[in-house]
Amino acid sequence: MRIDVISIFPEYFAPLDVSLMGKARAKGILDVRLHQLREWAHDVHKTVDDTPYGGGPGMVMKPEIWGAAIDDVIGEGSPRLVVPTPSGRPFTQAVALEYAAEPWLLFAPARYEGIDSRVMIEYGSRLRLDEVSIGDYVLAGGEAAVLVMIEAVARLLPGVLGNAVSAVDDSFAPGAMENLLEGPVFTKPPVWRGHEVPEVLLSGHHGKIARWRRDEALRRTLLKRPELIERGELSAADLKAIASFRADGDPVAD
Ligand code: 6GU
Repeated sequence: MRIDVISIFPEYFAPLDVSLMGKARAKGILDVRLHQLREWAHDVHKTVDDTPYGGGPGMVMKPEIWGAAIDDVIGEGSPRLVVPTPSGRPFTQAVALEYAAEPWLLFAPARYEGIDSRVMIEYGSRLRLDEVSIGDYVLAGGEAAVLVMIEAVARLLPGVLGNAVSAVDDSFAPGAMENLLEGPVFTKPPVWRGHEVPEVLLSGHHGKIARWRRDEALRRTLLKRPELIERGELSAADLKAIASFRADGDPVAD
């Protein structure tokens, strides 16, 4: 997959050399190309922003600079264009899966109060354009959001995760565990500072282990994210597990 990023802070993306994403790039699975937006600014100060029409605080990024940069980066091609903004649609695991199926993404993170809106009008008519938010809080710029999205997408690319099935039972991954948070995990030693690993996990009984994991996922989800649970998706065994959490006095949601 090719990913281009145009930013006034390309150095912000140094973490892409590390760990999983570093390895994906070294293997050629991920081809990330960083571009300094100021290279398309031709005045002596390399100005990329100006005051907003209508007044108000802050500065707005100039349309000509972004237009020239995007035109040069895309050439005759048509990547999916992603503009991070707190006023965008939520970036979710479903969106990450969609992006992971694309051959080419172009991220355009803004600083200041954002990019002149005519840039989104122009490229919204020429490319598939998404304005996306990574959550209900405000960052100083879109760069950190781009790092988040690239990491979420890169780990879904074939050959990136060491364990090929690791992504299958992610929280929020479509499938059997859809909409459930993952439950607790344990490794050796079997007793640490007096805390024991749940016995079922040492039993070697795969059916019981799968049921226990689902129960714990239900327990955690009811406690922390009850809005994720859809009544219609619960089996009889799930309902029985939930009833037993209540009987045990666990604080779970209705
Ligand atoms: Cl994508 N950008 C900025 N600047 N702030 C955000 C965001 C994006 N998502 C949440 N907050």
